[in-house]
Amino acid sequence: MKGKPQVSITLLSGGTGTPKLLLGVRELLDDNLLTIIGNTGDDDTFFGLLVSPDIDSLIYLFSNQLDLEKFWGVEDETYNTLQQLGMMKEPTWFQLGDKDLALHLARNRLLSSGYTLTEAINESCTKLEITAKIVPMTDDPVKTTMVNEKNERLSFQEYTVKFREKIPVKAVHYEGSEKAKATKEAIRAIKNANAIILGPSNPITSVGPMLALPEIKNALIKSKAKVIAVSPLDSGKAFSGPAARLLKELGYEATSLGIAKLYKEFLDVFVISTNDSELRESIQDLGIKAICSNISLKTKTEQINLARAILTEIGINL
Ligand code: FO1
Repeated sequence: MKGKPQVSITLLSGGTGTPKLLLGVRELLDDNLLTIIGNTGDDDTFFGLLVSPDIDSLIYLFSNQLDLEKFWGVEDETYNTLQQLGMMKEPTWFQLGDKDLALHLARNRLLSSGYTLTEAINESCTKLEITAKIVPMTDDPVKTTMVNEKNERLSFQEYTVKFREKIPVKAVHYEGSEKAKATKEAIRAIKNANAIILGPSNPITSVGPMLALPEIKNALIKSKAKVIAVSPLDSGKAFSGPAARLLKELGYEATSLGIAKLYKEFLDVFVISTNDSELRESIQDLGIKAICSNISLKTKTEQINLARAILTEIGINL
């Protein structure tokens, strides 16, 4: 039997799009060949505990615990602690599950005893026997904030969860990104990769905070490895979340071409929907190879097929 190939792949992940692609990638490559750089712009503190949703989803995915309906949190979750907090008139708009709390409590213990975020994540991964490397984009605080029509800044979680993405957004800031240093693990993962994949994550709220770190963006620009991205939009509509609306509100084209323009400094290949084939030429004019494919990731078959198409394009012999 042909074994799984030996390569080193780095993915940039945020939100729920890239984890769906990762389910397909895992069927074709061993976890230990993967390094995933996670967005931490969504991170927030609840009841004194740091919650890092994008990193946590990766931890749950690679420990086979992810809730595959929501693509965040733990499967078969219960909310007894949250209910109790509600009885005590504490805010409960951010649904922290009982099982999920265990990860936050463990991380809090590590961070309080002086671990960096990278070290704390690494420790949780080791304990959960995860062999993929999950690394945060930075150990420093970077906070994605959304400016509403009254010029007030909302945290990403307030915008997403409390206000259900219903608020018009005038601007998005990645607070702290000017001073934050990328982790050396993230930079090393970009430098040493045989190929780099940007999954179909929201370019503003999931990929944007990572690219806002100059060291990450420069490493991608300098990388000799092929950089391949998957569009999160099909016919100008996002598969999930507010990507299309946010792009429009911020003055970008809410199409795969618009996203290609955002990534053009470092992108080699862009996988777009077959429904967007009319954009192919304009994307190629940017110096990016455009491939049309079914980019829906609803079913396991679609996840594996898209992962296979990407890995084949990268030149991995499957
Ligand atoms: N998303 C929601 O829509 N409602 C929630 O109550 C909620 C709680 C939550 C708890 C832990 C966690 O890791 C993620 C959680 N999310 C929730 C998802 C999350 O906030 C966003 O989907 C991600 O930040 C997207 O990047």
